[in-house]
Amino acid sequence: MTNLFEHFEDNLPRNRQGVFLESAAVSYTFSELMDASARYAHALARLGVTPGDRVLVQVEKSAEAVLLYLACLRTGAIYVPLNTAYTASEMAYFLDDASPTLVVVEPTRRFEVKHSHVLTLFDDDGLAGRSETESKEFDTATREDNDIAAILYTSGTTGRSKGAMLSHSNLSSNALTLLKAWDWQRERDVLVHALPIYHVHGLFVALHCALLGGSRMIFLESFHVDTVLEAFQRATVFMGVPTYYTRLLADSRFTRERCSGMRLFISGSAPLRDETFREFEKRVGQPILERYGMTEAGMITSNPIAGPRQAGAVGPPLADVEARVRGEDGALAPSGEPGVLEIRGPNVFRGYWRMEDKTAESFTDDGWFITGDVATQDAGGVVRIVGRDKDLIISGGLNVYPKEIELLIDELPGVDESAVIGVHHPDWGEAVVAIVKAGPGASPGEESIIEALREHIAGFKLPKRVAFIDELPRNAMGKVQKNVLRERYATTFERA
Ligand code: MLC
Ligand code: AMP
Repeated sequence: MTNLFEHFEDNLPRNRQGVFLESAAVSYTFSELMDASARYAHALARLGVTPGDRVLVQVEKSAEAVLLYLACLRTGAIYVPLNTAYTASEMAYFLDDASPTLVVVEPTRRFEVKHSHVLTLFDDDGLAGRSETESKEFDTATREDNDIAAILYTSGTTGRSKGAMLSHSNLSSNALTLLKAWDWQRERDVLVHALPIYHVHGLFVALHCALLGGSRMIFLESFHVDTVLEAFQRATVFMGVPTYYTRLLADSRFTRERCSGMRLFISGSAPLRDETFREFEKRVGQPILERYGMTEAGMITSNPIAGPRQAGAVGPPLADVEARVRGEDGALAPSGEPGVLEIRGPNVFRGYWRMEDKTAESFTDDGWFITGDVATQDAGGVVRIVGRDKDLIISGGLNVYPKEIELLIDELPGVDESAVIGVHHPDWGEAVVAIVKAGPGASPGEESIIEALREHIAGFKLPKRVAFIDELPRNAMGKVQKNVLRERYATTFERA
């Protein structure tokens, strides 16, 4: 059994008439989910989608988007989801790189996308309508372990996004491991799903646990404190990025009583601050379970479901994952000493799409994947993420690569050069700040820089602040000292 979809079928609950997905707009029982995904799969096949073809998808979160994902698995196609915030110019790169057979977008994008085969989900000739008359029986395509189920783009440090290829067995092994690690209560857990479904966290971790666990999922369009608080009264498990937890804690309605049925709150995708961990435990009476993962490997470590969860630690590696920390000299770092975290296991991806060199660079000679995160590991295997060996900002759980923004700012009139850094922010965790050196005689404004960037890049990547400087600090090699800038601007948002 290799197609991930067969695992879902195999783990259906005894009562298939039970609700799987409940959203404001619709609800689907498990039985309806199976039938509708077959109809969508027929519609894809009729559109010429065959095993191995890429289906590029940029749509808002909906039950039908889940059906499209499942239909891609069933046809053996490769699902390529994209953040809905990406602009048309960002989309153009993904279109070219993924060379998809079919593109599914929102109606507003339909005529912007230059591709011979563009559809929407809900228009008159959209996929939902096309699927209606199809059969509810579909022979799910046979796939080999290493066949690719999805490509998820992750930005590169040089500014070019890389497509991480995840195989059917990467995804199934990781999800099955998580069910055990988190003691998933088959057919009893109810998941509050508030995450977007174009990243590992919402698409794989949350959705796969619910599907394999035969669970009901309260499927929210996006994260809003009001709707999430309402859902907690009928649920048992929640997954979120740290920003979700700080926003919840800022609301006095978030109380222990309201969460009395909730057994598990999971955090990941960005560092959880110690103060959030402690405040949460005090308020809710249970500690958040923090885990660590990344696009290229799904989930890697997790704090224990039973036993102490430590603030600032992301737990030991999951059951079938190995982790090691290597210091600058290449030797294994002694317990508690920092170094770059390397991992190995069935969850580790199959490489970057059409980028063999980048793939080779990201593995050691003996086959370990180099995460680029700086970590310590104690004698019991517990990992702490203490820094990054990659120039990356994580804002509200979304990755922003400074290089991409710097290249665009440097092109703007009146700008000599720039450095983009992440600065602590009470809501976003880290916020993007651009430090700009103006050209001779020029005085570009903060607003004009932000507005000029807006047409090129997604809103979450825009600097929340632009500061001007006479000279960027450089070391003896001429390299901009971002650590000096981070220190200098550290309190930007605390002062605000
Ligand atoms: C939105 N905005 C952001 C932002 N999200 N700015 C910085 N960082 C973010 N994350 C900006 C928008 O561009 C817009 O700007 C303004 O905020 C309002 O947009 P919004 O969509 O209404 O915002 P909001 O609903 O508040 O969204 C914030 C959020 C969302 C935290 C709810 O970003 C979110 O759900 N993040 C989770 C991302 C996630 O799933 N990460 C997992 C990655 S997987 P303007 O200028 O237009 O007003 C991974 C691996 C792993 O990392 O280990 O899990
Ligand atoms: P992405 O490439 O979007 O999948 O983001 C992966 C990165 O998010 C990792 O390499 C880490 O830097 C970061 N990350 C994920 N989970 C955690 C966590 N619990 N603590 C600290 N950083 C995390």
